Order: sequence, then C-alpha cells, then structure tokens
Amino acid sequence: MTSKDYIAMDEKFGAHNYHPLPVVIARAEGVHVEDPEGKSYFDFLSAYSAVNQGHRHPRIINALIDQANVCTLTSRAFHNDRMGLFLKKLCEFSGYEQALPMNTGAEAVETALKAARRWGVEIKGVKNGDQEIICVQENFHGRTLGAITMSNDPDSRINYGPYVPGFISVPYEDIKAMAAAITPNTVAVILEPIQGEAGVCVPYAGYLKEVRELCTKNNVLFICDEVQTGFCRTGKRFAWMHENARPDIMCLGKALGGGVMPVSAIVADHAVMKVFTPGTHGSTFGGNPLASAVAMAALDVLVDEKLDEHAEAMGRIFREEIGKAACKNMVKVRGKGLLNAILFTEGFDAWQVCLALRDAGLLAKQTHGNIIRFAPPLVISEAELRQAIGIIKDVLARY
Ligand code: IF1
Repeated sequence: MTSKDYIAMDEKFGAHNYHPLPVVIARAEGVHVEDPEGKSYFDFLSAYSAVNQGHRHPRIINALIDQANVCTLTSRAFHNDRMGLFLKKLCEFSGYEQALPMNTGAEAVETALKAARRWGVEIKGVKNGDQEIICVQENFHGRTLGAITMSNDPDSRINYGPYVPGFISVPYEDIKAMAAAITPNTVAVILEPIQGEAGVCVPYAGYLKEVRELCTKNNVLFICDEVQTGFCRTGKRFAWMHENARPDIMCLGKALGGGVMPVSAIVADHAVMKVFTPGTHGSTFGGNPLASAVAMAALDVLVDEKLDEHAEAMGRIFREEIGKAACKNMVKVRGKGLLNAILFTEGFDAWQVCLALRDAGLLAKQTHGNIIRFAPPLVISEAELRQAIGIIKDVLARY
C-alpha cells in the first residue's frame, strides 16, 4: 500500500474529527520519521511534545519489552510492584509529596478539577455545588466535557451543551480581571504556564508569580496544566520553574509516557491529595505496571541526558537563527526552550508553508491559520538542529 491508500482508508473508515497534514508515518527513530515510500523527515511536532525523549528511545523500549514479559495490568484492586517505584520517582523529579496516576492528559486535568472541588468543600468550607474554578481564555486542556467547557474555541465547543457549571473565564495575562473574578466560592485557578494550542503564547515575565500570589492570598488552589510544557520541553523540568511560581497541583501527561504509551498524573502535596479517599476517583489502567515501567525509563532519560539544559541551549539557537530568516510574512519567532512558534502576518496561510516544509523533509503543524509550532524531540543534536534550521530557512525564503 502507498501513502495515498492509507490516507484514503483513514478517510473512509475513520471519523472525520481531524484534518492531518497529508503525510503517512510508518517508521520512526530519534528525531526522524519515515513514510511508506522511504522518504525521511525531521519530526518538529513530536506528537505535540509527547516524544520529548525521541522516537523509540532504546532505554524506554527496553523497559517496555522487559515489563511486557513480566506483568502488564493488575487494576487498582490489587497492588503491583511497579507503581510505587514510579510514583516515588515522579515525586522526586517534580518536588511534590504525592502523585495520582491516570492515562491521558485530559484525565489528569479532570483529576485536578475534581481534587480542587473536593478541597473547596472539605478544606476551604465552600458549600458543595457552589465551587467555582477560574480558567483563562484561549486555553487548551483536552477534549472532555470539563475541558471543553473551559475552552472558548468554537471548534472544540460548539453544540456539546449543556456545559459544566462553575467555570469562570478571564483573559490570559490579565491579573486584574483574575483578581476581580475571585469570590469566596473560588476553589482554583487553572492555566497553562505557556499556552500551547493558542500559538505558544509566553506570558509576560512575572505573570505566573502574580497568579501564584493571588491564589495564596485568597486561599485558592493554583493548578498548572503542564501536559504540554512539562518534562523539560521549555528548558526547565516544568515551565512554572521559569518564575518559581510553584502550583498546588500540576497536571502531567504526554512525555511522561516517553512517546510509547499514554501515562498521565497529577502531583500535589498531601494537604491537597488527602481529599481523595477510597472510591472517590480512579481508572482501570492508571498506574498499571507496564505504564509505570515505561514512565520510570522516560523520567530517567530526561534526567540522565540533561534534556532541560539541552532544550534551553537548542532553543536559543533556534530562535536566534530563525529570527534571521528572510521571510516577508514572518512577524516573529517566540517560545521557550524547544517549544517555539513562528507567527506570520494576519491572514497568511501557514498550511502552505507546512506542505512546503513536508516536501523539503520536515514536519510541523500550523495552529490558528497563521502560526506554526516547532517542537522537535529534545534529544536533537546541535548538528541536526542546524540542518533542520537550514531547511526551514530555505522554505521561509520562498514566502
Ligand atoms: C489533540 C492541541 C496541543 C494539552 C494540554 C491537556 C491536554 C493537551 C495543555 C490533553 C493536549 C493535544 C491534544 C491533541 C493535540 C494536542 C494539542 F493542538 F490540540 F492543542 F498539544 F497543542 N492539556 N494537547 O496540550 O491531553 O488528553 O490529549 O492526552 O489532537 O486533541 P490528552
């Protein structure tokens, strides 16, 4: 079968809830992917930052195979001999006391929302049913009913009513609006420390710190959705670390599974996590031994290969070099670490650039029509990065 055949089959038998770039990936290794015809591409999306450790990192694949040969799934009806080791490692990596494992990023977000609502009643003293959670505009927190209720993107939201009550949305980077939205019933503020889907929007320096202080002052939980920004992507282990604005709860996912399988979690200190008691939350697959083994290897790779420092250094080169590109329609390049985006003029069709990049051997995806996100696996070497930058500059020069 050819790429054309695979695409036709997706169209015929799959729901049309996506509009992918017309390229089929059949093989992958490190920072490269290959189509069925054997053409190789740089992967500058990394499955939306789920492949920070690179495709099929040998240590992660070995952990997968070794654990698959021993024990894969137990459910939480019984203990298994991997989950505790995984959660300990995750707590040490993140600097929190406890973790609650789930599978997808959206589930981690739901878990954080549920923790905050329960905390509101049991610790803060809000009446059940009155809890309010503040979110920010242009967010992306996943596809569940809770997450799309927080969204103001019409595509994500439309015709899925009735929406979940208790959410109040304020503009991003507007600390005054956030302060004004806080009531005695407010239990949490949730935001992405850098907005990914919105186009890699980095807030002004000091914003996260201001949110942290506002939450502390009002006895409100600060929830950071680090599903996309976490695990070294932005040049630190977590993006809140750029401002030392430590949240009460972090939502984690994507790269925690090392690009191999879905693994997510929330982390928090005991003062918050204690609101969960037997039967109040869970998941069949959360904390399963296979996922736990994979996630431990995924964390080890981030630490042992110092991918936070490496992402920081590579990101600086990327922004400096792309900033020099000869492209009339480029407004600016922005980002942190290896989560970057090129912003083009309003109305510019970035899809065309993505197709040209594909033809030149590099895969990236546009967002909002005129923005392209560039997020290669963090294991990219400087030589590979400079080669990729050459491809991007060549293509940009034609626009
Ligand atoms: C898709 C976007 C990125 C996330 C944050 C939670 C989740 C995500 C900050 C949910 C997921 C993914 C979902 C994926 C595309 C991708 C995405 F373009 F849709 F917005 F990365 F920017 N919090 N983001 O970014 O995690 O449940 O998917 O594991 O196709 O929906 P999930």
